[in-house]
Amino acid sequence: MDRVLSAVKPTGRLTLGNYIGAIRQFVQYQDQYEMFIFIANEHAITIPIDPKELRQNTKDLIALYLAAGLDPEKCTLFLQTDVDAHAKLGWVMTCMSYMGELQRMTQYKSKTINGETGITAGLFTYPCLMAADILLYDAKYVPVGIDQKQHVELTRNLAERFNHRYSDTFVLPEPLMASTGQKIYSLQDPTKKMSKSEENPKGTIDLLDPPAAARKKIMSAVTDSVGIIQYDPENQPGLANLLTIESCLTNESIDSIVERFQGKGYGELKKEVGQVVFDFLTNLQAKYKEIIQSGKIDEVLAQGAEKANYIANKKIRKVYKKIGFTITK
Ligand code: LTN
Repeated sequence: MDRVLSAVKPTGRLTLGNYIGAIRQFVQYQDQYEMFIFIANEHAITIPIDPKELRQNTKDLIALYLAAGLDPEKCTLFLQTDVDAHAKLGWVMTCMSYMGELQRMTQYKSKTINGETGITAGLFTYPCLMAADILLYDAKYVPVGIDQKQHVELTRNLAERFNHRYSDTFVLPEPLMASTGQKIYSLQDPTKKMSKSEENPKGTIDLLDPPAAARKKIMSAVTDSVGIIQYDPENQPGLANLLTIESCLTNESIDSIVERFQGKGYGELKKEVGQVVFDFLTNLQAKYKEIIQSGKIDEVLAQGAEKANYIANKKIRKVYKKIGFTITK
């Protein structure tokens, strides 16, 4: 089975957009691929974060991933800091990369262009750590959004450079782009992605929002003045977003939903989407609470760390030998 690796930074709360755009796919992938998913807590401190918040986010993420249907028997779930090899190979990858190629990373570039201050060296070199994250596990595919594609390209370059300089060691990973139609937009500005960092809380549905509050957000979602229910993302992006949300959560096709709503108003559609979101969150949060209270998280993480360490340690041992760090046989 091919390996797929993904990671999530515990820097904010998960949104409905994260669920539909990523987590839902992971649940399907776990039958098809050998999945590794970890909490990228080492990446979380590239920007200062309150320890309490970091701890809480980490727990919530694991619990929500499990609640969403990730099965620890099929998918290895772990914390990055539980596997020392990430930091070790991260340093090696930092030394494999050139200042110039890191300066070209769009995330870093946009921050400097915007004149942001307080950019840490960690933020600059984090693509090297991300490369290490991927290469340790011989991951063939890395599911990423468009913003992370460049980092997977860099990972390939660093892997190739290492393989060439020493000898064949790393698998070159490929980005696995999510198929279209699954990107969820802000409910208040449907031209922008629904994001955990969005300022307007009305635009974003948190997976831990009270279901009734989430329903209200759907009811007050921005639409348009066309007045016809049809799927036209270009001219009716708000409406298209609501149709996508309902379709993804119920598996009913968008065409079928549109057909049912012929001649009806936006208010009626919003009511139905609101109910679908309400039911989805109620169910997810019940599972989340059960997981938090059960103590299952510690167990899952211990088991995940053991499996991840086994694979990652084998790789780092090889790397240390090839580089010349290890002087015994
Ligand atoms: N950089 C990613 C998180 C991340 C990641 C990874 C994703 C860290 N390491 C390895 C895929 C594979 C982000 O900011 N979302």
